[in-house]
Amino acid sequence: MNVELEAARELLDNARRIVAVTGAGISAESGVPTFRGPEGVWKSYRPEELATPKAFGRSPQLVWEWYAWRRKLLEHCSPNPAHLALARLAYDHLKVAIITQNVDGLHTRAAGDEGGYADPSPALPIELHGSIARDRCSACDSRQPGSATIDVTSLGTLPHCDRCSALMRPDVVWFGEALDRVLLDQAFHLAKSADVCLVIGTSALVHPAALVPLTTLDNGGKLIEINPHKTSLSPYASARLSAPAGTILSKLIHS
Ligand code: BJW
Ligand code: ZN
Repeated sequence: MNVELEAARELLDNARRIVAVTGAGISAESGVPTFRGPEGVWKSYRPEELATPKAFGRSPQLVWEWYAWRRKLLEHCSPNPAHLALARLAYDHLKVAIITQNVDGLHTRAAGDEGGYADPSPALPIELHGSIARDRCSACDSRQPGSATIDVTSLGTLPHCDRCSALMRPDVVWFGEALDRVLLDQAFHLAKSADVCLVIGTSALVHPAALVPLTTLDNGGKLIEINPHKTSLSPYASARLSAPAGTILSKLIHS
């Protein structure tokens, strides 16, 4: 591990541009369950069953119940040392960008007050899969802050749009839906020009996000992977830190 840690440090020290691509594993130590794997239990649902437009069409109440439950859980979660260490890295070095698949808002919180930074902070992430904290109208796309208290007893009690009265949904990207084109282009552009991509806490199974680290690699950059379990990216990593992100990132970035 020490050899890998030293190798990772050297890569970071010598890099001019760095991107960090994060997934659910970076929030595991904050108490947010991951989607897949042994620790991956979202109230015993698989994301493919609930994070789809089809599931929402079939049962908006069930899908809203899942999201309300997750919003409530997040009220008790805070950024952990991994979010804070990354925010510090991005704040200190303007050539560092954070690209996350997470919708939990913990990177954003670490980049603001909770990390001790003023707004607007350079440590703000690109949130590829949206934000669980916002609602979006299923008809007119109008957005508004979401609540954790959702009455799921009937269709009528679910949140509705102030502008057009249609049903609201969480402002996240479900399977089969396109990611925001501008954010995706930004992510690929940053990955292309990065010397190092830090891939943290993702199973790298979900596309197109999984292609972002490969873009760095295809353009001559190196990968550092932080994950207690191997992924399809592991064979390409120049350094692999097989440890929880909170423990290892603070060692990698602070000292
Ligand atoms: C730790 C740790 C610790 C634990 N420290 N690590 C190409 C090939 C195959 C399929 C496709 C393809 N292109 C598109 C697809 C289809 C699909 C897809 O990828 N399917 C695959 C599952 C096969 N992709 C899509 O549908 C995407 N849309 C799309 O492509 O649209 C095309 C289109 C174009 C134009 C018009 C219309 C359409 C959309 C994908 C959206 C994904 N959404 C979700 C839900 C978001 C909302 C919500 O949260 O409710 O995003 S699914 C879920 O998976 C969530 C996550 O962001 C995403 C990734 O998961 P992640 O972060 O990797 O978590 P886990 O749980 O998988 O892994 C955790 C890891 O952490 C593990 O490795 C652990 O070991 C590790 N770990 N503790 C460090 N302490
Ligand atoms: Zn509307």
